[in-house]
Amino acid sequence: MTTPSHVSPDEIRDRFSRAMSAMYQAEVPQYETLLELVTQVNREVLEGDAVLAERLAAHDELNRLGVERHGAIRVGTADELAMLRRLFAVMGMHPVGYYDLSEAGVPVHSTAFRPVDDAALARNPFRIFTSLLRLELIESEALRERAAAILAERDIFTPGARELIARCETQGGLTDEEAERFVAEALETFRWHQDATVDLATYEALHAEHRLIADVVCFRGPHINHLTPRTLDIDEVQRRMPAAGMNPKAVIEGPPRRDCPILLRQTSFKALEEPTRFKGERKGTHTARFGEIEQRGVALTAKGRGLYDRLLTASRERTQGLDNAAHQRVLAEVFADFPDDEAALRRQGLAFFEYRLTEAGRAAEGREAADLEAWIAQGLVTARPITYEDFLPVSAAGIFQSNLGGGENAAYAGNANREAFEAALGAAVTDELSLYAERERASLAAVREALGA
Ligand code: OOG
Ligand code: NI
Repeated sequence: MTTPSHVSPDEIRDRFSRAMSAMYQAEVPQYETLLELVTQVNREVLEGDAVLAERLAAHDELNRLGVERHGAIRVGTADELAMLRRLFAVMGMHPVGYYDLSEAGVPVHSTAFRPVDDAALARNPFRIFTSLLRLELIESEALRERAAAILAERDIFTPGARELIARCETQGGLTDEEAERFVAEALETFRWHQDATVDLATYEALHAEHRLIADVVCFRGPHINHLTPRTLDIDEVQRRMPAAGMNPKAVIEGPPRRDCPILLRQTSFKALEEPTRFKGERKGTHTARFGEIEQRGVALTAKGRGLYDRLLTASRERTQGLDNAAHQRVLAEVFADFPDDEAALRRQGLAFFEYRLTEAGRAAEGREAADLEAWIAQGLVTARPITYEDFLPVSAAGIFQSNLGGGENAAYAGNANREAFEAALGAAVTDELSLYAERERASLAAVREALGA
């Protein structure tokens, strides 16, 4: 338990996410431009939509919007992943979800470290999408062994970070001064290093197998490869990106624009060519870092997710090779089969909602039992869509590919292995659907209890 002399994990996460954002701003100047663009568009949306602004404010989402980011890293070994789990736990970030990217031709599987409870999400929902390289999918034994040997040589954590993680675990938290040091030490793990740990020939051999393998294996650490702010209008930001000097990927990933946004829509700008020094004084370049933005909508139930996946698959053939405008038009047509008003999403059990008593509902406490729909119709209870806090493997694959340059390898497909991932992690990943279901259930139970049902 956190004692009064300890800083809360939420506070440490908030400090860390700000420090990470400042570091990335210094490393990637376009990121600052992107933040300004997103802030501007969000301001315009809120000014033009008082209902949305009120709703976000009433549910603690307005405050977090300004600090909300997710980042992504890729690591090479089970030990690295397990240590990251302990590092993120210091900040109240826990592994949620299992994502199999082999399906999309990328030799990794992943989870998202993120806060899980409502208060923590409201404070700062900082998340890190974390991928583990799957060397076992590389066919060449020589290359596999070479990569493993290179990875065995590095330690991606500073001694100070290791010491403070252990201290946090034994004393149950960190003091203010320890938290400051922890943030500085932990940040080192995610920094970009322009010196590769290998010579150019080794880099090229790994790169030829898959660009991502070179990215994970040839550097001193798992550099943060993007940091994504959340926008309230992704179409508008995408439209304005070129004028702000950014080159967006061809299409926005995920569902089309809707009245009731669902899940997650994402787009990114192309990775930078970064000067890199290889061993033996050879100079070259490596594309590691890129920019991304996202718009978040309501979390879907298993039934809603099934429908989403079906429609996305159905649209796949028809959207091939289209530009964004045409792509979005086709998606909108196909997604006409997905109800687009909140009441329908709720009544059909397609999305998760959080129930709350209204002012009138509180005054009516103890009334005779009635059903939920009647309470909502009478204005005693409101149902608010629960924001999706996770990721989408198909979108993630699209982001990976647009930035790795056609790095698809069908030979990797069909290799989901959640047990192996959890064994490497040293813990089970939490099922994301169960978190939303529990939140909905608890809010409904509280409402029923108050209204005496
Ligand atoms: C991760 C890509 C996935 C997202 O937003 O879906 C991701 C990576 O490129 O390492 O960040
Ligand atoms: Ni991302």
